[in-house]
Amino acid sequence: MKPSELSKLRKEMAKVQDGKRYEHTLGVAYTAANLAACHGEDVDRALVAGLLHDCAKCLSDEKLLAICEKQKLPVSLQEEKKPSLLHARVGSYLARKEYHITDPDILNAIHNHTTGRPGMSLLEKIIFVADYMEPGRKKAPHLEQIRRTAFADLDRAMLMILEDTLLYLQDTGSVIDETTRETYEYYQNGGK
Ligand code: DGI
Ligand code: FE
Ligand code: FE
Repeated sequence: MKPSELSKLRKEMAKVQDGKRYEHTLGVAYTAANLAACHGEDVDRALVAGLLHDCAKCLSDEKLLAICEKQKLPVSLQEEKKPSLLHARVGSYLARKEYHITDPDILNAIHNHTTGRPGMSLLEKIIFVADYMEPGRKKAPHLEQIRRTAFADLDRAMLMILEDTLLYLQDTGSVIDETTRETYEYYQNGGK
């Protein structure tokens, strides 16, 4: 990956995201790059996936649903109730169509960054964890512990994040995607 390609993606994200979201995007990209260096993943792939993971985040619910309909992307019952969950799947679609990403692992990392999935690849886990712990995130519980754990034991960090996310969603009475639950159960069983 040439530095100019990364710089181009950064500029594209600055165009489609508001200031706060763009700050988050950079935080995720750089956190993912550090996790990649630590865990033996390619740093450039982590940067690209981090930069693009929320490329569809600033689209309205209507627009997300319209893209899914037009492109025949599946929409679950939970996603119908909470279309913002679709920013991950639509983001993966846009990464391929608009930003010309062909690496399936990068596309999967974008697709699965919100709910996770059982049996995630190293890159998918890195993006999932980086999304939660980047320096701009301030409010989540156990952040310090999760940030430390992420460099020592990525699967353990996954479990901590999934547990806190599910508790938060339960407490706030939010729609819970089936995949989020399945991912939690999978990592609770030691990733098997
Ligand atoms: O896009 P971000 O804000 O950076 O982060 P994200 O893609 O993880 O999505 C944001 C929210 O998604 C976060 O508050 C946790 C939440 N989330 C994860 N799984 C589920 C979920 N929200 C709902 N309603 N249901 C889920 O299953
Ligand atoms: Fe997101
Ligand atoms: Fe994000």
